[in-house]
This record gives sequence, structure tokens and C-alpha cells, in this order.
Amino acid sequence: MTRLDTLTSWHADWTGLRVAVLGLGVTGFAAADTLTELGADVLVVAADAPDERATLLDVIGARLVQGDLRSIPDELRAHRPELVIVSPGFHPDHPLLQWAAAEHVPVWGDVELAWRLRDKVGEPAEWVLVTGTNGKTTTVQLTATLLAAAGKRVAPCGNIGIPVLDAIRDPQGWDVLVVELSSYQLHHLPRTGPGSLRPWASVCLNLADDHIDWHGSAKAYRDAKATVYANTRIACVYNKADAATEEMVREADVQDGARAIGFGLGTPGPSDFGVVDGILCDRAFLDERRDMALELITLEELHAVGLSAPHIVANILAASALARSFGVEPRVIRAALLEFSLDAHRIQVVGAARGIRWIDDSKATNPHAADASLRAFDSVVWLVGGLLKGVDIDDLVRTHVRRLRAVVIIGVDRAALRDAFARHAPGLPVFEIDADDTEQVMPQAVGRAAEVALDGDVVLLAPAAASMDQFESYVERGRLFTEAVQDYLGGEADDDESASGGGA
Ligand code: UMA
Repeated sequence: MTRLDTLTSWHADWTGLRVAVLGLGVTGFAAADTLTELGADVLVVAADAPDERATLLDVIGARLVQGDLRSIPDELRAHRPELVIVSPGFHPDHPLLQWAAAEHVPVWGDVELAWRLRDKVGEPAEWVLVTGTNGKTTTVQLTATLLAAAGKRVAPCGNIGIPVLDAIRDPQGWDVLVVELSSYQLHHLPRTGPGSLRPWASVCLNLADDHIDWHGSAKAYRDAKATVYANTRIACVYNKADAATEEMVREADVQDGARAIGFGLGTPGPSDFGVVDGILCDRAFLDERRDMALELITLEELHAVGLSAPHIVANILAASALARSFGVEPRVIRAALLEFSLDAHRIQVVGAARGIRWIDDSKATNPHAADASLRAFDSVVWLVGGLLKGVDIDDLVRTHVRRLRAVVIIGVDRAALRDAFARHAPGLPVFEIDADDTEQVMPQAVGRAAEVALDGDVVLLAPAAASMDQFESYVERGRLFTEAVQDYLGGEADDDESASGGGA
């Protein structure tokens, strides 16, 4: 047994352990802060470091080496790390990771470190793991909301933006952590051994091509996602409409007694969540599941609170399954859902005038998400484009051609989009926005869309691409779209449409 094998508790002896932490974003800082508190000897290595965090490292007693990481810094060699903690953004082929492999230094992600340290504050919380190509953040927020409504002390964390290490160190302690995991984080998680997670429940919401350039292949991306189910103890939740997720559960090495729970928009079988006559139902967590179902909420009620788009209903079913695995009562779920509101930039109506609705789904950063968004509408002027991340766009265009009034292309990866529209929709009006200035992209795109949109249309920003070629993030992209729409409409609004919170 090595020293690292024994390090499975906050109360183990971490003193003097030589650790290299790669990256100084939120993850790298949380890792360095945690490990120095435990008495480890920490060297942080990052290509760039915000001043504020660099100063704080000094205060907590960790060292920083910064610079071009294409070659191995001397300070890192001299540190002779016994362990590397890697931030999720590092590419698996990064020279530092190749070096660690060649030197036989174990590499852990921040999530493994957090799992090993989860006994810091009182009784360790149960972990619920959420991944999938799309819908992760919404499902994490929904699940946390439903558990909190039942009185659990619950922390949403992980890829959602709060490092899991911050959650496990929170002095108030938690009953449940609802952990959003990206494929990057899953890539670094072991399925066996002392650092492998044993979650209460887990879900992969769906699987479609994304981040192929990072993982190297669709198979590697899929295998990373499948790790979410390893060692699950109570409930493996999967999507009945996505055979890949069911197969992951079938193949997973889970704990004895763990159940497979399906969710889908159709009629549920025993052990499933689904929809019957417009009512969302649980046929899994009740003894009489052969011939009965528990009613959760109606589609009509969800429509009234802007939560009835099909992919949101699917997220609600998944979150309800996770919450029901803890015994949260159906009436508590219903009441919490009626109070829930989606984050900005997820199918958000940001303007409505002259019978045209303007919708911000900037969060649709890949074709699968854009597909769900487009499906919700019949006649669309589509704002599309950005960084396509090596993912094929052709199928998406072909599938939705019939619902398109016109297309406005933004972003840098034009060629694939231009080709797809030329092939599948030769007569369709396609406009390209050439603005060099980021601030001008959305005003010009909105102006173009306004010229062609007709009464009854939706102008939909669902780019099917990442935003970083022209914007800081999908949030900035959505915000600039919203501002451009509001500037264009200048206070004009249809009476029967609210300008916020509506879904389709
Ligand atoms: N760095 C390098 N070289 C590299 C890559 C990164 O030096 O090749 C350094 C940077 O200089 C910087 C640091 O690493 O110092 C940044 O690390 P990071 O990119 O891992 O970002 P963090 O701030 O630690 O945030 C990460 C996640 N980021 C990524 O996966 C890219 C956040 O997800 C997550 O919220 C956070 O941990 C907490 O868990 C963001 C994301 O974009 C939202 N996720 C992707 C997605 O959702 O599609 C996966």
C-alpha cells in the first residue's frame, strides 16, 4: 500500500506531501488552499494567474510558477511531486500530464481529492452525480431545489461553478451534495480503488457529440460520461429516449441493490418516471409499481410557470427521480416546481412585439442543445454559429430545415454551416454577420432577423456552438443579444407576452 492509498480522509496525515497543482482558476485555487491547510507542500503551475489569486497563494503558503508550459518548468522538476492535482481545463495530452505519466506521478482531479476529504465536517454528505451533454446545470438546480424543499441541507456544486472542494470545506456541513460533473472531470475519476466515488445516485441525462477535440474521439467522450454510474449505491437514473445512457447503466459496476430508474416523456413502465395523460408520474419509488403510479405535477401547471419545453420536462423527471430516491414526497416536489425559475439564457423570452417572440437560448452551446431548442418552435429565424468544437452540424441543419424562415450566421466557424445550408436548404435566406467589433455582432444580427421575421415567428438565438471566438462566455453572448433586442424594440411589447421567464 502506498502513502497515497492511505490518504482517504481529511484526518489522514497529509503533512509534507509534495503536490503540484496544475492551473490557478477556481479549481486550482481551491486545491492549493485545501492542501496547504492540510500541511502539504504545494507548488501551483499555471500558464496565467490572476493577480488576486497569485497574491493569496503567497498568503496561504503555496508557491507559484507561471509561464509557457510547453516545456517542463525547472521549479516543477525540483519540487519532485508525489502527486499532481489537475484542473479540468487541461487537455489530456498536455505536456505537463505527459511528463507526470512518464515520471509515474499519480494524477488526480479535484473531484477525487474532494471525495477523499469529504469527512472534514461531521457526517459526510451523500453525493448525487449529474452529467450529460445537455441539461446538467438545470437538473442540478432542480434536484437541489427539490431536496431543499424537503428540508435537506443541500449544496449544488462542481462544474456548475462551485468547486466540490469548496463545498466539502463549508463549515456548516451538508446532507447532500448535488455534483455537476463535466466530461473533463469524469475523465480523471478512477472507477476502482481508494479514490473511486460511491455516490448515492447518479444520472447521465443524454449523450451527443460534444468536446470531441478534447477527448480525441466520440468513444472516449462516451466512456468518460459512463464513469458517472460506477459504484452507485441506490439509483442509476437514465434517459429512456437515449439508448446510450441505458447501456452505460447496464455495463456499470454498481453496488448490490442499486436500481436502474428510467425517465422519459412517454408512458412509464414499472421502475420509470414518465408522463401519462399530461401528468408527470413516478412508477419507481412505490411498492405497488406494477399497477400504480404517483402523480407529481401536470404539464399544464408546468406550462403556466414556463417549464413545459420537452427537454425541461425531461430534466424535471430526472431531478424528480433523484429526489424521490431520498424519499421526497410528491406534494413537496409539486410545490417546489411551481416556485422554480430557470436561469437566464436558457430558452428565455427576452422580447415580444408584432407577434414575433425573441428568445435567448445562448446556453445551447452544441448541436444537441440547439436541437432541443428548435424542436420547441414551428417557424424560426435562427441565429446560429460560433466555435463548433469539431462537432458535425449537418444533421442538425437537415432535421430543422422545414421550420426555418431564415438563418443569421455569427461566429468564426462559417464554412461548415454555409455548406450545410447550401446542401439542405438552397432557397433559404442565409445572412452572415461580419462585424469585427464584438459589440456590433448582436445589433447587426438582430437587425437582420427583424427584416425577415413575420407575425407568428420566433427569433431564436440557439448557436449550437461555444461562444469564446467572439464573446467571453455564453452569458455575455446572451446578454448582448438581449440588449440588442431591447434596443431594437425600444419599449414596444405585445400585451399577451411577458418578456421574461416564458418557455415554449
Ligand atoms: N490552464 C493552463 N493550461 C491549460 C489549461 C488551463 O495553464 O492548458 C490554467 C489557466 O491558466 C488557469 C486555469 O488553468 O490558471 C484554469 O483552469 P480551468 O480551465 O480548469 O478552469 P477553472 O476555473 O478551474 O474551472 C473549472 C471548470 N472549467 C473547465 O472545465 C474549462 C469550470 O467549468 C467549473 O465550473 C469549475 O472548474 C468548478 O468545477 C466551466 C466550463 O466551461 C463552467 N466547463 C465545461 C462545460 O461546461 O462545457 C466543461
